[in-house]
Amino acid sequence: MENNYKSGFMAIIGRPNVGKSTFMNNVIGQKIAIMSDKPQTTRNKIQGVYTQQDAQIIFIDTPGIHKPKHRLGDFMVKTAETTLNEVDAILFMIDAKEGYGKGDQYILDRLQNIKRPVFLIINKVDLIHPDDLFPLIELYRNKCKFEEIVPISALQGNNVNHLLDMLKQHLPEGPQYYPEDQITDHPERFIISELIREKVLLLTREEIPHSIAVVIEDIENKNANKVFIQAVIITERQTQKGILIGKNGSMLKSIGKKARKDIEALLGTKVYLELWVKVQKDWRNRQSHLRTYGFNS
Ligand code: GDP
Ligand code: K
Ligand code: MG
Repeated sequence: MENNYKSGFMAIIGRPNVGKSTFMNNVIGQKIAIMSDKPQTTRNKIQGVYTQQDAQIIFIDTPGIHKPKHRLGDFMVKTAETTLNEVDAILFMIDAKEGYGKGDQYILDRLQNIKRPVFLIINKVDLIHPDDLFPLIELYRNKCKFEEIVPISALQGNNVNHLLDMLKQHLPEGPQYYPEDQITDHPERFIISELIREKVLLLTREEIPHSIAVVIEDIENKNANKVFIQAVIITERQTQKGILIGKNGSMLKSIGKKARKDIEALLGTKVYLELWVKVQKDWRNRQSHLRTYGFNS
């Protein structure tokens, strides 16, 4: 029997905040990777499955490649590099407005050792004048041999369909790995914890984000239209716990309210969300804890 179905895995890499998660969410059409304006929002690799009649692309939104500062950072970089050697193609995304920077060069250096086709995706073209695009393309063309260079706006959707068509042409023949209604391979539990973490990033100051983890302790279906979720936000310091709880619990309330909305949309039911804050010193440097919190590849 002839099999013309095409499929493959593609990694999205790029320094923090270039728009990797926004792109994937746009493509998959549903919010599965959390987004924020803070770097290192995405820690685990998240797969988004884009399915068409004749093709399937599984996108892997990798944690931003950057120089590690502590063991969690080290873990993130390792995950990203392992991923790169296993995929069918790499989408290296840059921010058109930010242009070329040290962080991009760091990634370009790493790409030298990886024998995979690389597409350069110039994102956020909605933020620049068209005249500024050409010099940027020229600059990158001289730095690496790209399969294609494609300008897009992940936020507005410009040129995204064109990019997808192009990527489809580069897919090898292969099976449909996931059923068409499956958009991610991550358990709901993980997505829920990420949605909560996203609200923490959104609502708290800069000292908080890099040092928290969210653990879902319990999910219970109370009945057909209500789910009870118990989650703990883990912080490193007592002072952070204070910030997270806020005056009379106001901060935790706001985090919970926003997170609940998103979780209800995800699950399609009413949600009762119970949030706690716990201090666990130095959790980022303790390997065993990393495993508990799901940071294993
Ligand atoms: P990541 O760290 O690479 O995953 O970046 P995110 O997807 O979290 O996006 C970082 C920020 O850039 C968010 O505030 C996005 O709304 C914004 N962003 C992403 N793509 C675009 C785009 O095409 N145009 C504009 N103007 N903003 C974008
Ligand atoms: K981000
Ligand atoms: Mg991201």
